[in-house]
Amino acid sequence: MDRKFILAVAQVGGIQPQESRHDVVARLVAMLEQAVAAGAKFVVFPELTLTTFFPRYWSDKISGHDQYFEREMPNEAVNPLFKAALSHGVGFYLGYAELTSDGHRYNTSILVDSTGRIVGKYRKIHLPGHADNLKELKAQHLEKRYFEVGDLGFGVFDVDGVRFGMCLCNDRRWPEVYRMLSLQSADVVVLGYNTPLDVPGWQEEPHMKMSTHLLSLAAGAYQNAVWVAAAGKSGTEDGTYMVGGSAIASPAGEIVSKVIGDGDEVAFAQIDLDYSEPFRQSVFNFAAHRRPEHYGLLVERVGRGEPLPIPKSAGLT
Ligand code: ING
Repeated sequence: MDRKFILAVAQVGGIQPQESRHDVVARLVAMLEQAVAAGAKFVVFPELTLTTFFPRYWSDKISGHDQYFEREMPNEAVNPLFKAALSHGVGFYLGYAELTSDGHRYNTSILVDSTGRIVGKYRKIHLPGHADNLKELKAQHLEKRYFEVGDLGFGVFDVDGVRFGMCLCNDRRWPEVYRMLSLQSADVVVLGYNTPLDVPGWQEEPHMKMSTHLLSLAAGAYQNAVWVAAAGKSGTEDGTYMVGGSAIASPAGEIVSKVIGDGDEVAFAQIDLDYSEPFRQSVFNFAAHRRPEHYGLLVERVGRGEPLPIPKSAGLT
């Protein structure tokens, strides 16, 4: 890919529990074709894109939702997407539930390059929600029950000559994620998400669900001088509403493209990799300005704790 290329985010409206992977993949292919028609060279699809967001349902057995997991990738149901992308020479990001041959379950995303090769894989590290059965709720958020914490770390991968970092949904709210990727020289961070309006134990005004989503993208992009592109699974799934807001943020921290609805919809932006350079040479010149010797707490402490002692040289009594 050139230093300038068009990137698309393909937002996927609700996927109902009874919808087949074939039906869903046909929707993804239709959006990929739209993206290609607009000149896109890379398309971002959402998190857990192939099925309904099954972590809203309790199952007495962890394996109770294995029908929503993929045992290999690609596979017969997803092949039409790989084939369409290959025929147009475009790459894509795809989120899905992964069941490994040795029985591990992950919330996973992959990067596929323009030759159809899977060149990157990520397994979600920030698993939100809960693991216990909150049966009084209409919709639960059981990612901590069905998925293990990812074991691949935060990786950056070469996709047709461009360095892509990946993350998934709740990861986008944690500044550490973008920093881990930008310290590895990611140019573009791509992610998929499913953000229900009602999440157990996390109530805020409805409009703030959209605001904090867009704020997270813009902040991550600005503070790390990277482009950030996010594609959501949105709209109503089995009576539960998930916000849309698929968007692309520039290294200046601006949302430069956003969908307008909560259904299947593609949004585009021209990514200019050189646009990051002025930020990287000045305000966010990591090598010149960062002081890791003062950041120890970031990796030593998990939760909120006591203030650190101030050195005597401060002269405080
Ligand atoms: N988390 C969603 C997100 O947008 C969420 C919603 C937030 C669920 C916090 C639970 C707790 O962050 C996902 N799906 O990762």
